[in-house]
Amino acid sequence: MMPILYSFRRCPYAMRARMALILASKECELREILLKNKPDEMLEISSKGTVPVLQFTNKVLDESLDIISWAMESPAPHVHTYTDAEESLSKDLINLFDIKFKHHLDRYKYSSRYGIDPEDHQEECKVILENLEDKINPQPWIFGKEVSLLDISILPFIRQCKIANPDWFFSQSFVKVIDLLNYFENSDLFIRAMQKYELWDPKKNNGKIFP
Ligand SMILES: N[C@@H](CCC(=O)N[C@@H](CS)C(=O)NCC(=O)O)C(=O)O
Repeated sequence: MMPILYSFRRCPYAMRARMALILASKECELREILLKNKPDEMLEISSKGTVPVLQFTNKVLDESLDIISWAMESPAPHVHTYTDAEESLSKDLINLFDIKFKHHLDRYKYSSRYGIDPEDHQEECKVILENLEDKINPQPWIFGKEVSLLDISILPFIRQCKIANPDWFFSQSFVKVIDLLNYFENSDLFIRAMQKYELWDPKKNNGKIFP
């Protein structure tokens, strides 16, 4: 049986999982869901109720980084192979973006929901992006000609930061990050990952073969 991917198009975690599946040419049945109406079929296999979820006959992966690791178990063509130093930098940066950047990004984007002032959190996002700017030299991806796991893991979150206030984002000094994001958003990989699918309806059994 083909693995089943529960996914939500706009979720940055689901985006990176979809990109890994595209890069590794791992076929699955994509079931597009809404976070406000999660299907029982998904909650039965992963009670925490987050996407992405990848279901196999004998196991379930419900962390995007685990899905990426599974997809990349055997080297995929056109994906950058890390040196040890790059791998360590990549791990540190993915961790930084998943924890600290995401924390401030949520508070920046949804300040009214949190009842707080967005400015401090916008500033914290800016500091992290300036730090990233100092560490990278994209040509055009972070580690050179080929996309890396770091690119696909952090760029969906940087994109959300742009979307929160494009005028502010584009007027910042982290120009390499801005160019990298532009390149990413126009890449075939991202465009394929963002293809629209109709909602999965268990009654119609209308999951779609992905990628
Ligand atoms: N650590 C998880 C986080 C996944 C996550 O938080 N996804 C969000 C959507 S972007 C979600 O499903 N939230 C549940 C909800 O909003 O009900 C992963 O990497 O897969």
